[in-house]
Amino acid sequence: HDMATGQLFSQKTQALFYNYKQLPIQRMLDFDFLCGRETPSVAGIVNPGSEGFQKLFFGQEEIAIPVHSSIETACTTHPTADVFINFASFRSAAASSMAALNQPTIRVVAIIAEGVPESDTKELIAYARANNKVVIGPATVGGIQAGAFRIGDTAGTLDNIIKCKLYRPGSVGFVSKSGGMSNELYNTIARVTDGIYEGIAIGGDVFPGSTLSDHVLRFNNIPQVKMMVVLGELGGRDEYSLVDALKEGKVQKPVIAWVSGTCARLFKSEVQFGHAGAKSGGELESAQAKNQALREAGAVVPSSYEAFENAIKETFEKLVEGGKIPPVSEVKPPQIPEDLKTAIKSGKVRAPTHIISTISDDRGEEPCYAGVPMSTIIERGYGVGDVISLLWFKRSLPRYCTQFIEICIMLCADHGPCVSGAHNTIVTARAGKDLVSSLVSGLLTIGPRFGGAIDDAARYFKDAYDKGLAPYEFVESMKKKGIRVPGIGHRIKSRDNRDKRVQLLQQYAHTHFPSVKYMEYAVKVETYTLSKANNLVLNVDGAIGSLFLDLLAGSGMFSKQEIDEIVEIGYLNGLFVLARSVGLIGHTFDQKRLKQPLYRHPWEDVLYAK
Ligand code: Q5B
Repeated sequence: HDMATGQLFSQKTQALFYNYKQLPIQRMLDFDFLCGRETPSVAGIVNPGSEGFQKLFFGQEEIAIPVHSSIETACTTHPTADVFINFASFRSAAASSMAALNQPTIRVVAIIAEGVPESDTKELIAYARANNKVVIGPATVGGIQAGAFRIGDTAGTLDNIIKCKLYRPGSVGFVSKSGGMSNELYNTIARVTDGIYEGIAIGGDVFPGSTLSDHVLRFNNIPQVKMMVVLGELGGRDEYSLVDALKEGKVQKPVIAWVSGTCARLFKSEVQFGHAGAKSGGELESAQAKNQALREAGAVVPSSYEAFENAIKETFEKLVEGGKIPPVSEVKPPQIPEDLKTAIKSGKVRAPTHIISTISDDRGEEPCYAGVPMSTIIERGYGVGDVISLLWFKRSLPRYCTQFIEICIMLCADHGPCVSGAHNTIVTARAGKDLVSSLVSGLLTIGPRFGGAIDDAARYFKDAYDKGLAPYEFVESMKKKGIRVPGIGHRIKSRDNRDKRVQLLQQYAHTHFPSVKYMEYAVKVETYTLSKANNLVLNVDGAIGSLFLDLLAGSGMFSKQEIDEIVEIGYLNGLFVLARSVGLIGHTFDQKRLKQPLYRHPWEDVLYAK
């Protein structure tokens, strides 16, 4: 890893990747697989503030790559990973790059971000040079050693990599300022030579971490590199250090060079191209002047970019003829498994789904409830009752039905702090638990005795009514079976202290429902049970259960089969669960607001029996 000795990477090189970016990391691993690497080229990920593992593919296998919250930990954990690929934004790229350069294990730092302050880059360059480390970038896509190691997105798609034969080494060392143009040149070089040995994009900033000549001199020392292709651009004087190196005879291998931006002369004023460094400055910085200087120093410089390919071709062929380049051994790269998503999209494969859902869809421009878009729900002034009818019953019910649903929700929202659900919620909130824990501890008490008798009430009343059982026959048959009639009986309500909620529901139904036959049957049952005991009133569960049967049967919106299914599955306890959640949430807030301490039940209130 010495700039002087040349080779930066090998098939064993491993990197630390700064900032979790799934796509470029996966691209590196796909390249590894293509090259037949035994170990993944990414040893670890540094993602400030988080730790753990990220799952990625290595061929067809999934692997877990460790994630570290700091550069230091990542370096100590992976001491053999000596390349640091920095995907930080321009705001933090310099600091994290310096932190990486400070690590004894890190030799090469690639900085992808554009817009890193030049003064920061200069500090990085000075530190790297003093410590014999290499900086590639900033503002670069990175680089690639064919068949060995790829930085991030270098060379683009896998298709391009395969077309450019970058999965096995060739004989050309390539260095470019532009990352985008390097993709173009990988293609060109693959067409007319045996391919790339190593390609580096130094980045388009005015002060690149390593220069064109740094890499050319390095390539000069790599025995496998037989010729070098250099793509410079107008602006800056970087190319002149290469001119000097050529003149001083430091480069023994053929260099084919082109400096792009010759068109700048066509503009009357100074032109700034895409890169920070690519602006037409003085004459010396023009593409023409730099091309001429390179030509005079001994590089092969074509007359135009169009002639670049032919110049590369001729140089390569001469080397082959002179016996300097042995034929490359061709290998067939393995097939990279396609991602399921991509394959499905292209219609190549089909896969069974794991979930079926029919009530809502969030994929379009706006979410839909049972096919009704949110905007329609708002425009039409729908209420909670309409939303419930869409999501539970998958249809829009008439307003009198949705209003009945809303009345159920409002009337059952709370029944004071002493009922089972509220008590549990209060105790839980006072034990310091969070909202959801306090809420569910209350909800868990809803069942056959408390609030959860609506479905059973509907089931038994429907069965008895449909069979034509007289109320006394029904109650007595239940007694024989040892089952309490669901929907009948209350702890505090009685003949002389009727439940107002039941009365309100009955009044509403009498006014709006076409038929209340099930509710009238339930009232007859109540008359009979009241003859047995004062508290055996039709309770709120029984009222809702019987009235919902009337809604289902009388609205004309449900088939007989659908009604049976609703009763069998048991939708109606959902009304109590939903409603009471409102109250239980209120009780949680109330206890927190009152800063109530841990609840302990008093000894005096417990019978300690033997
Ligand atoms: N007996 C509700 O019982 C309660 C009988 C019965 C025949 C019956 C009881 C019951 C069915 C379930 C039901 C919903 C447990 C209630 C609600 C929400 C709430 C709550 C709130 C809110 C009350 C005394 C004698 C015994 C029993 C007999 C009782 N119920 N016989 N059918 N249904 N009902 N739940 O008062 O001969 O002495 O042995 O299970 O519909 O939860 O506000 O509190 O909004 O939060 O504890 O309104 O009725 O009566 O158990 O001492 O029984 O009556 O067999 O006879 P009690 P017990 P015997 S609404």
